[in-house]
Amino acid sequence: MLNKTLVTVTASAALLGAAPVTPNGQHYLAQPLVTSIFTADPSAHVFNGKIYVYPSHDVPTDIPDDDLGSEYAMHDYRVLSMDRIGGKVTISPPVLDVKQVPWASKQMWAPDAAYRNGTYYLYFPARDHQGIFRIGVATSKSPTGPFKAEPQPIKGAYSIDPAVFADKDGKSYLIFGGIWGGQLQRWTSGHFDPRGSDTDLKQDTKPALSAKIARLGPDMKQLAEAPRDLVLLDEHGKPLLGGDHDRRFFEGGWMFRRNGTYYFTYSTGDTHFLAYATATNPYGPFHYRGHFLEPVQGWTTHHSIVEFQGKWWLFYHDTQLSNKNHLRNVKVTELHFNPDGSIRSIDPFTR
Ligand code: FUB
Repeated sequence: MLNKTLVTVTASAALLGAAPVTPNGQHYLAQPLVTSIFTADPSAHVFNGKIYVYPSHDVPTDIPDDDLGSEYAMHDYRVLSMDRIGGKVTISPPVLDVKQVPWASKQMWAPDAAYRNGTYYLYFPARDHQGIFRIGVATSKSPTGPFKAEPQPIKGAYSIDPAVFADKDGKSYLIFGGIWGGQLQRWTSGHFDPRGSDTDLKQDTKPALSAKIARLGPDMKQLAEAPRDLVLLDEHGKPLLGGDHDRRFFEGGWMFRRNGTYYFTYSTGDTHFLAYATATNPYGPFHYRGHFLEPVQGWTTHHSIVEFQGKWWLFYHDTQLSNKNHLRNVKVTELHFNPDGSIRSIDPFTR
């Protein structure tokens, strides 16, 4: 049974082109934040008391879907901003285009942003001119850009899905990585290795590949140390295995701290869950705790978590506006914690 609020929101979204129910007849838990452009991979931050969301800007393409995500052909970024959850959402003009990034050729995928000492930093992955995913940084004096890219990608960073975690002690960390199309499997030797399969990683009985973390230097533009593995441990204290597709890291890492506990949250990719693990410090090891978002409509699932005005919010995406994997729309819903710090699982559909 739908409550009245949901009916009202669903009706207004329908006017703007959002399907009121899924192709299977289910009702969506939340509605798209914006409907005039396609947005995905939302990285939300609170700067100066406002919410800024740094999403991917999805675009139509004729490139067919494949296991490497070639159909995700994005070329620029926009910023969404709002004074409050549920309030008016402002869409910025383009803040950075691939043409303005000397080292990049295509596929401007999931970005993140950070602030330090009067400067805003936009971190973004893109393929270089050899087709290798690297991570770049661009700066602005405004949270809504425009951003100016550094001429070279960040040395020592690679793969996709950068996320910056700013700890309370002033240290900031760059988290990155994604397997399959994100190419993390090609860096196990420390250098890019073009050989081998991108989807059969031949590691079902071996520890799964880990997301990476490295402290950022004071200028926020370079790594202050070599990247380390964000190891995920199972209930027996053993690393999750590569064959454990329901629990192992795939892409879309995020980190936050709550009540002294560090949470590492991520997508399980081909099993379409958002999962989390906790630790006592940002390097881990992290203990796997469970799923907190069931599969959404669409292949990818990607998120961020932010505290705003005393509540915790999950920004995520699905494909309500298009029902196409590569044309997504960002959403937000409240996230709840249990007294023991575990996260209450969310069903993206109401019953
Ligand atoms: O948006 C392109 C890619 O899809 C992202 O980098 C992944 O996290 C997945 O959402």
